[in-house]
Amino acid sequence: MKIERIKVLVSRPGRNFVTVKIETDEGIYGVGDATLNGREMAVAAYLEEHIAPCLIGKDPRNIEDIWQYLYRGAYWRKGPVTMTAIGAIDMALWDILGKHSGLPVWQLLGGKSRQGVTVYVHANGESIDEVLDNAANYIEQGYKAIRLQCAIPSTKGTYGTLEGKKNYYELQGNRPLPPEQSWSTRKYMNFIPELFKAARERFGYGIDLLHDVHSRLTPIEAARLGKLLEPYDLLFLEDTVTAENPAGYQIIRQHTTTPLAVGEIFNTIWDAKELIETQSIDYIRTAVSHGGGITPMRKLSAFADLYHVRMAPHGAPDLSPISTMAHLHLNSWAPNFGIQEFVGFGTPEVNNIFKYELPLKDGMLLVSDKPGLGIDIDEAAMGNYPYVRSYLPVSRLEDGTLWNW
Ligand code: CS2
Ligand code: KDG
Ligand code: MG
Repeated sequence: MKIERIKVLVSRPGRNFVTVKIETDEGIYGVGDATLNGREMAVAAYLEEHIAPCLIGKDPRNIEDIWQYLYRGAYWRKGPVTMTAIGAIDMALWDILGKHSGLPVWQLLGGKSRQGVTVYVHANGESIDEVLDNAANYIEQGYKAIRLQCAIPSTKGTYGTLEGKKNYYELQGNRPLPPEQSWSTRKYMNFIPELFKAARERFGYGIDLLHDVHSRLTPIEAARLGKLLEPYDLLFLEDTVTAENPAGYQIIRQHTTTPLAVGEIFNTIWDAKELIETQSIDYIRTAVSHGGGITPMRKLSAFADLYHVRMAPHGAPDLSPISTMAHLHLNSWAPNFGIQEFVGFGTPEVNNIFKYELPLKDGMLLVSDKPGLGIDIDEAAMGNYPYVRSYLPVSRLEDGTLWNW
């Protein structure tokens, strides 16, 4: 079997997605997600100009060799653009191998370790009452774990809230330049424990609660927040601090028993190595797209397992349904799976392009039994949704200092 053609498809069904389609001489094709939010065209160019020409004529079943060829062979290693491009190719190759052998990817990985993939959903709102009403709605639908994010009183544009939009897929719609949001650590620290206190008063302790700090704190501030939240027993506290300096997590660790998660912007196992080896974190959030594909995710999972670290892949709306499906295969197999972030079943526009099924049972998503990843794309429909440049926001402190968004 030979790779005959690689298509790089950019479309915007409400938000931008970059999709790779690898076609073979046997008529089998595979798909991968190459979306890097706010930097989409850099990955598209990397794929078109620098990857596709090298792969024509290669046997798509040599997944490991192709991965090594694209990673080692480029000389320039790592980085989000490179690794997202490699990730999409790798996903598509696993999809092809599955279709070729008639097996779902979870079976190729070594079979299922569990019946379903437990997910956490997002309850957001402009006030504590609104967040908790949304959470109550999810609990009624059978979800077992909920991330709570609330607008911080008197700050402009709080991360994780919907800014008056109906759903996440609309958020990216109109950001021709990065919108600016403001941040105050004091206002945040005073407010967030109140949200979780109210949540435990209303729902008790039978449900898992989570929160994403989105890297806004320093290690000692994160340590304090972890302590303040201990009474409310979070499943994990995500991205308290940026992780370029992994030693910072030891400071947090020494002060709090609140479990910690990090890694959604990691691109390689190297980004996670020290955090895992020093047992500074409890969940690793690397995504199959931004982390270079199924091949390295499998290695990351095996490595993390040695240190009691569980897999909790990123699942925001800027990962396309192809990544969602790939995560379900990995999570169904990984012995050390923890939890999967899940933002819903897509919009009608998204589902005009991506064709997949996501059965949900008792707060768990069930993996597809179809050969490969179990997802197809409608290329003709993509033509109806042309790319529009759109950025993530930036964040500033109240005095104007640029901060982490
Ligand atoms: C989203 C982010 O719309 C987008 O670009 O990826 O804004 C993020 O997912 C939201 O803040 C919610 O977490
Ligand atoms: O593109 C950025 C988003 O993916 C990110 O803001 C979402 O932090 C996020 C999460 O945990 O879903
Ligand atoms: Mg996050």
